[in-house]
Amino acid sequence: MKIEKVREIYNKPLLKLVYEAATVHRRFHDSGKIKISTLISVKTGECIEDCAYCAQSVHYDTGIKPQEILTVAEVVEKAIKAKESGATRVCLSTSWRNAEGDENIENIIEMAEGVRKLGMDVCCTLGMINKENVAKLLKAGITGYNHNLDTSRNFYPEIITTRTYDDRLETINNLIDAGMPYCSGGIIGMGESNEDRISLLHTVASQKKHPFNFPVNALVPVKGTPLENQPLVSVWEIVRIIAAARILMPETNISLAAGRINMTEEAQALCFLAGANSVFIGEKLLTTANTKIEDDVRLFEVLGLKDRA
Ligand code: SAM
Ligand code: DTB
Ligand code: SF4
Repeated sequence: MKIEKVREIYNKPLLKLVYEAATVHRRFHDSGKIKISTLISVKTGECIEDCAYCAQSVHYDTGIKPQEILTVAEVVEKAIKAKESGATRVCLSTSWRNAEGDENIENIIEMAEGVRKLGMDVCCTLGMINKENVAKLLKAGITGYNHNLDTSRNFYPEIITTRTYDDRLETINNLIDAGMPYCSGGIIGMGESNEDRISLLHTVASQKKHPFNFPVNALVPVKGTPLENQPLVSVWEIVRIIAAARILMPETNISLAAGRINMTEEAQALCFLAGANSVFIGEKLLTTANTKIEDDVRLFEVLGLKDRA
C-alpha cells in the first residue's frame, strides 16, 4: 500500500471519514458488539526501557510503587473480579524489556491456565519475544500478544532510545511467523505530527498480516515522565485515527485503549461509531486510573453495545 493512499484517507473531511468508516465497520463486524477486556499488571515498574510516556520506566521518578511478579492466585483473584465487572478477556502485562527465561514463561503460562479456567480469553504483553517463546505461549492457549509500534519510525527515537523501531518490528515478525494473533497500535498526543500518525498507520497496515487488534491510546500524561506536560490530545484526532484504521484494516478490531478517562461519553460514542470495538474496563489500566466500571456498564447499555465474548 502506498503512503499517499493512507494520507488521502486520513485527511478526508472528518464526518465523511466517520461515515465511510462506519460503513466499513458494519460490513465486517457486528456493530452492536465490543470486546471488553481487563489489564492485569502482573509485574509493575522498574523497567529498564526509557519510553518517555511510561510510568513504569526506571529512568523517571513517577512515584509508582514497583511490584515484583504476582502469584498465580493473585492473578486469578483479579481475573474473577474483572469477570464480575463484565470482562471476557484478560491481558497480562509485565514491565519487562523482553520475555525470556524458562521460569518467567512458565509463570505466565500458569497464570494463563488459571485465568482460562474461568472461561476467559488470555492475551499478554511481555515486551520483545523470540519465536520459540511465542510458540510456547500459543501452545498454552494464549490467544493474542500485544506489542505496539507506538508511533512513526521518524518520531520513535524522540520517545524511546533503549530499543529501535526495527527491534519492535522483529518481534511483530516473530509473532506473525509463529502464528500468534498480534495486537499492535500506537499512542497519540506525544507531540507527533499528522504525518507521524499517517506513517504509523501505513507501517501497521503494510505488515504481511494485519494485527487482530489495533489499540489507539491517547497519551495519559504521567507526572515525572518527559511527557508530563503534554496537552491532552483533541478528541477529533482520536476519532480520525480510529476511522482511518477501520478503513485501512477492515477486519482488525480497534481498541479505544488508554485515555478514555479524559473523554466525554459522547466522544467515546463517536469513536465506537467510527469503528472502535474493544475497550479496557476496570479501576485501573496498568498504573493509571480508568473510567468507573459502573459508568462504563451504563454507557454500553445506553449505546446498545454488548460484549463480543
Ligand atoms: N512492557 C511491554 C511493552 O512495552 O511492550 C508491555 C506493557 S506497555 C505499558 C504497553 C503499552 O502501553 C505501550 O506500548 C504503550 O503504547 C501503552 N502506554 C504505556 N503508558 C502509556 C501512557 N501513559 N499513555 C498511553 N499509553 C500508554
Ligand atoms: C495498549 O495498547 N494499551 C494498554 C495495553 N495495550 C497494554 C496499556 C495502557 C497503559 C496506560 C498507562 C498505564 O496505566 O500505565
Ligand atoms: Fe517498559 Fe513497556 Fe513501559 Fe516501555 S512501555 S518503559 S517497555 S513497561
